[in-house]
Amino acid sequence: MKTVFSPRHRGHAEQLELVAGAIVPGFELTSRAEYVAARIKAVGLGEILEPTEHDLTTAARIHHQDYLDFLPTIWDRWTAEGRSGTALPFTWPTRGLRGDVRPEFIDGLLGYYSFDAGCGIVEGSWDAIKSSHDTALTAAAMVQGGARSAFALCRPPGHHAGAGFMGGYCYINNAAVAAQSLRDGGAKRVSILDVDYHHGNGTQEIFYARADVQVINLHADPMQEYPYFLGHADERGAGDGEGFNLNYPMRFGTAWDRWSQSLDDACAKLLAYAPDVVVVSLGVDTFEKDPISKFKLKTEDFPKIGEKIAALGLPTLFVMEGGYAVAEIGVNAVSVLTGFEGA
Ligand code: 6XA
Ligand code: ZN
Repeated sequence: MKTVFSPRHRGHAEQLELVAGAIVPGFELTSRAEYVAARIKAVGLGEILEPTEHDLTTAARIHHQDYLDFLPTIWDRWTAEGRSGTALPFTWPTRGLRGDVRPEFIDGLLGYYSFDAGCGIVEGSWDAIKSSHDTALTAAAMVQGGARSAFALCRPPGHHAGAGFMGGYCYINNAAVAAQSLRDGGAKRVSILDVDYHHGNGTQEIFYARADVQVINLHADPMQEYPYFLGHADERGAGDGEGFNLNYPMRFGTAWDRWSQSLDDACAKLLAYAPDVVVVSLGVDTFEKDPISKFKLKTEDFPKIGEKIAALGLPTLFVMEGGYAVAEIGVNAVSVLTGFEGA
């Protein structure tokens, strides 16, 4: 399996985030992607290629144009106010406030275009975000061109980013852009299977009213876990999309037995949908030692995820999402891919 990976992710570094009452160094470290790349080389998974440049035309089919226009301007707007460090929002348009009127000042704009303080922007962030987007599109083109599979080693990740907002370390929804490009390239139906520990609220929102992209999420119950405000089992899609969104919320402490039952059920639903291609939002923060998560998957479980996905017998694009146990992220993520290849 070929991997697409850009060194430009490294510019998105040392950003701060708000966690448990403190502004702290972000968990979404540059080293995450480097460990995954190193493991790919160590096991000889296949060639690692840099992405080719893509414009934002496909992204604009799933994101709002004003949001895409805003993202590259954040750092300049921030420094124009004499600021340095990390650009972060601190006010959001929640219930009872005007979410329909866009403020002019940078602090208001950051709140308008986000749902949390997990998406810091530093000088090199936009270049990294753009390269992550390019990575997803380059890998999607490989699958569209006939490859059985490809791995988009995206950083920053994407699945929390909605049509018009960032959140949870995510800015552009890489998996959603990839799915849209596969549709535009001729796939009639695309399934997105999100196995990250957190609910992919952005992906769900983007495709919620569409029948051409099935979205399946396996994740921690939003009653207990971030992103808290989406990801319940009764969210099944709307309008034309009714029945094409599937959520499998699971409680803290979930281990392989229960988690894999959800995956088996999800795979059956996916096969019934009969997509032309599968996009896997690959997070490995389900790992028992993940510092921000509360599931109990073990290293030996990750190849089994890959085997079950391979058993679908469909062209598959893997897109990197979360995973914060940095020492083990390479082994766990690449085990899914080698499990897929060996099956
Ligand atoms: C709250 C936790 C962000 C979760 C990011 C993630 N700061 N999403 O891994 O999949
Ligand atoms: Zn996650």
